[in-house]
Amino acid sequence: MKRSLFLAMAASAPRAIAGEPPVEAGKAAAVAIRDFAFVPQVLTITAGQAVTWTNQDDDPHAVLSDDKTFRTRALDTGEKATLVFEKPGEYAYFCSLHPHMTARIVVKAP
Ligand SMILES: [Cu+2]
Repeated sequence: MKRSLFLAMAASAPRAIAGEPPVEAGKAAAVAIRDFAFVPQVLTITAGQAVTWTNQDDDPHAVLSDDKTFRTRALDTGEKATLVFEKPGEYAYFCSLHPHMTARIVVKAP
């Protein structure tokens, strides 16, 4: 059941479009990964919105939720991954490669 809450999109997006803005017509919220931190550390969105992480570091990073319900592949420099959050709630996550990197997505009801 939990698996259906998250829809992985563009998890393997071609590198050719890695620098393009999200295609969700302003619906995607952005989290940058830089200097071994997620920016912003707490991001508030509305249910149904997408979140795109972009790795701006020279080292790879990967998103993994505390409860393991969502993850991204390891993102190299400049790579992006997008997840859609359908259900309201608070979702803590960290970098599976550097577990001291922690952050949170707060999903409000629409
Ligand atoms: Cu990391």
